[in-house]
Amino acid sequence: MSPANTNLKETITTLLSQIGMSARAFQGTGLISCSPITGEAIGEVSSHTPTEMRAAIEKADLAFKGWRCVPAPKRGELIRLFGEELRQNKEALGQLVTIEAGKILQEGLGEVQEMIDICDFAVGLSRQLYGLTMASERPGHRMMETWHPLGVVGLITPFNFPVAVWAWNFALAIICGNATVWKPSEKTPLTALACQHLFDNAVAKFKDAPDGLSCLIQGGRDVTDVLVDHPRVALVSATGSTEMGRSVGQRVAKRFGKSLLELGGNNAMIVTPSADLTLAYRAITFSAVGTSGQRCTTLRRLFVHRSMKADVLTKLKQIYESLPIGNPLEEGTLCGPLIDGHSYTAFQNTVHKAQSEGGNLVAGGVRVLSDQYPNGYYVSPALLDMPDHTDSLFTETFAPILYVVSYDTLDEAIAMNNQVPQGLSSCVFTTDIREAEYFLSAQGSDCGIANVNIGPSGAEIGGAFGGEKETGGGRESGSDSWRNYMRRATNTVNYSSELPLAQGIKFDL
Ligand code: UN1
Repeated sequence: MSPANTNLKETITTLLSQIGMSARAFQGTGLISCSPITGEAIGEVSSHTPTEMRAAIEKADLAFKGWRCVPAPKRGELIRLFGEELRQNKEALGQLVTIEAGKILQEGLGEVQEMIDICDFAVGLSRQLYGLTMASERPGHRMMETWHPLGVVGLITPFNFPVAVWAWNFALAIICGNATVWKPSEKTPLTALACQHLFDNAVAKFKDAPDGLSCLIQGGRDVTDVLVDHPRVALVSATGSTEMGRSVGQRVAKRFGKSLLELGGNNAMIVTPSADLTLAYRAITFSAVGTSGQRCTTLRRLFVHRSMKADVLTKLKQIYESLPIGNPLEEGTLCGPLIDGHSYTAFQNTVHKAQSEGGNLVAGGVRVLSDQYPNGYYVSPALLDMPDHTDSLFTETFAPILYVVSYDTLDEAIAMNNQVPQGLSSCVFTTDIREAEYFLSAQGSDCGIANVNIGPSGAEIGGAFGGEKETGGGRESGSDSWRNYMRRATNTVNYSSELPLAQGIKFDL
């Protein structure tokens, strides 16, 4: 065992005990957690069986039957208490995210903040959940819509945002009156346990929440399959690859269940001649290099006006060559490791493919720090000058690879932005209001997120988050995304002493 591993294991024990968990929780068998920082095992949790998944769904279903009767503002109180737990444990949970997912500490803390923010948002929503009233065409009648909880909501979450993506879904599902069954990524079982523990604390303080509102099931494909196919799971919210979503979406649709999909992104930025380049360089670096290119919102394609491309590449080369790459727990590091060796292989293969398509590797693109971390996969983010929007640019590789392509007209840049199968996030850097508004218009970006003078990643929780086309069409987090976790009933009430029929139909007995 290397000293680094010993230290990480010790840190994990300290963090989990700070959160209030016993070491026994991560001394199970079946699912080994490895830190991408060193690549070595830091804990092992018990993995569940398909039978246990079925039992969890039944338990959650029972919990739902009680929870749906609790007034929504009172349900909000439970999430308020959960938010308090998160505030108190932000530092420890943020570090845990860093150790298990490999993102830098600032981003680990940011993820926990995102959880706190969505809890606050959900508490406010719990006093809203508005339905419309409609003008009835019949005298003495009233029409309205009411929103009711769905039942059991299944949550499938990815390694790269092991806590925030869960919280977006979970906080809303709970205030809407549902119970949840959570299947986290196999790569981040410890953070999942910690979240469950903090929620259990909130439940204990709340006192009368039914048992089973949040069931955590850890494991692989076999337990996920049960969750996806079970007729009692009213909604499956899945975040991950397009390949995973294609299968989940089709299977849930087959049983007429609902699905909420947040899948791959292939996000672009357009830099126009009027852009404020100081802002643009910061935004490019944060969104292309941050989280080591492992966000669904990561910047992958950069379209720069032909007149500026050479200068932009020179500046980016300089930035890329001085990036602090290293241990994400250390202050000052901006780029941590990739999640594992498979991810590194994909990175390498994609860089080679892009080169074979005529791409010029301007900076990075290689493994670094392998002496220090033989089992950790650190890479220098790749900056590729591409001759065109070649084949590689149509695919999302979950690693820090930035392709730079030149354009002549804004229409041409927008066409490139839109020509990929994914449709998550996009942005334009410009100080020309016409260009900005055109990019946001119906003729502009076709993505679920379109920004001006802000990179494609790092969205706030208040907006609806998600994208079009192969990104899956789902919207999570803010705005009216809560509606995904509820069913709508249209109610017509006749308070007259007649029974007039709609559309003026005569049907006299
Ligand atoms: C993801 O990568 O799955 O907008 C979610 C962002 C974050 C969420 C990313 N707030 O980059």
